[in-house]
Amino acid sequence: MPFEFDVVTLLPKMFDAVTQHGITGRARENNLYYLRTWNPRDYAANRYRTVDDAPYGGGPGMVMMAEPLDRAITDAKIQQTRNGINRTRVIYLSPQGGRLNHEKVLRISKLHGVVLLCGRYEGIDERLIENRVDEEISIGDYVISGGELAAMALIDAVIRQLPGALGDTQSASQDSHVNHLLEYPHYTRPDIYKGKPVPEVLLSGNHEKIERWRLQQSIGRTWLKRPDLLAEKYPEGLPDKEKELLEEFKQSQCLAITDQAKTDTIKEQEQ
Ligand code: 9D3
Repeated sequence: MPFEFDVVTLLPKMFDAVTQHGITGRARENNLYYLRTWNPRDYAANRYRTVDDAPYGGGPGMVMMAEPLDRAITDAKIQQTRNGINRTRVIYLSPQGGRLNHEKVLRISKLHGVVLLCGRYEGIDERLIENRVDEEISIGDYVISGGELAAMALIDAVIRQLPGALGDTQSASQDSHVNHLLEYPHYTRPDIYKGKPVPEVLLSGNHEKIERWRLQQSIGRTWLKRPDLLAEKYPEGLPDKEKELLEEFKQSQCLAITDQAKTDTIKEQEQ
């Protein structure tokens, strides 16, 4: 049974970006998921199809009215039930939500479907959130113009976890963040680009050495760029093998810096 995304949004066309391109486009063609949009405007009460109104208490901007959203959510849930989707939740993409991360993506991908509520304007009438929303999720501490892009980030991440969405060579379990480390660096042809060679070990054909080097790069780069991830993965400190790899990485970093300093000195002398 395909996973079902039911998206309540004033801007349904934005979701073509997910359904019509790339990995998520292919997954749609293969019926790994359904994505349906529900426009609150179609559930508005008056002939102007009004879905927003001024905030009680005053202040700038407009607030999305509860009733059109309520009816759209109800219809989305009825449709899910008809399709045999019972393990489902209503998620409101909101700056007030808990941050989206890999664990949340995994948890959502184990449901049968979700109703995703996208806000525009200043926000949604609080009573609708209290009555209908199971969970609020944010994608980070910065302002975007509405919930749609956040919903698409969530949808893309969830689709990657659905069985069959990724090819044989890719796999969700290989994704960085599954093992709490950053990825090793990637290189392709040419072997020298603007004077920079590809690391020698990658041309050696020695797969054991390559695998060791890549793990070392993963650990080293995580130590350099995201020490918080390393502390989370190894709260009691690094195991012996990883510690050795990291110490060796630090050494090689020093040499690389010295090396760069020498090159810089030579360049200066040439001028
Ligand atoms: C200028 C409006 N802001 C007042 C300080 C409040 C505000 C309202 C609506 C801020 C953002 C939005 C629209 N954003 C979302 O709906 C949203 C969001 C985000 O802005 N950042 C991170 N995750 C998300 S999820 C939904």
